[in-house]
Amino acid sequence: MKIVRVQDIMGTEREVTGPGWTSRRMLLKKDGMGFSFHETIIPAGAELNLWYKHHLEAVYCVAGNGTITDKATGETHDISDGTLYALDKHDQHTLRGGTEDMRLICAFNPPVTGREVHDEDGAYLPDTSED
Ligand code: 9YT
Repeated sequence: MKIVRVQDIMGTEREVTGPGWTSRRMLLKKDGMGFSFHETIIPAGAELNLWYKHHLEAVYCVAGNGTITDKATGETHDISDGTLYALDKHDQHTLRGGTEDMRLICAFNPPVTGREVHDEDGAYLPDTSED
């Protein structure tokens, strides 16, 4: 059994920041669960264009607010405490922070391996490492 406390991850290599996001990667590929598990903070007013071409992702909001726009349909959905979105089609999307910082709990399949940051398309590269 593993016990992971977010306060022990802050300031370590498992806390990764990019423009408009900070993420605490609580479980990575090397933790052997078959998915990675993250707490991600999207600051109020941030805007991110994301496209996880090589991963599926589920995201559950537990605090704050914002929106997600599905670029394929142009639809925008409100996000607040209790909302989950699942990118089951590798959906291209725009995530926007609202009036309060959003706190999101995210799971990736396949798992993120470590220090990934988004490329110019908003993707993470595929994992080519050996198991
Ligand atoms: C909201 C979202 O897409 N989070 C993804 C995880 C986070 N950006 C990370 O750990 O890289």
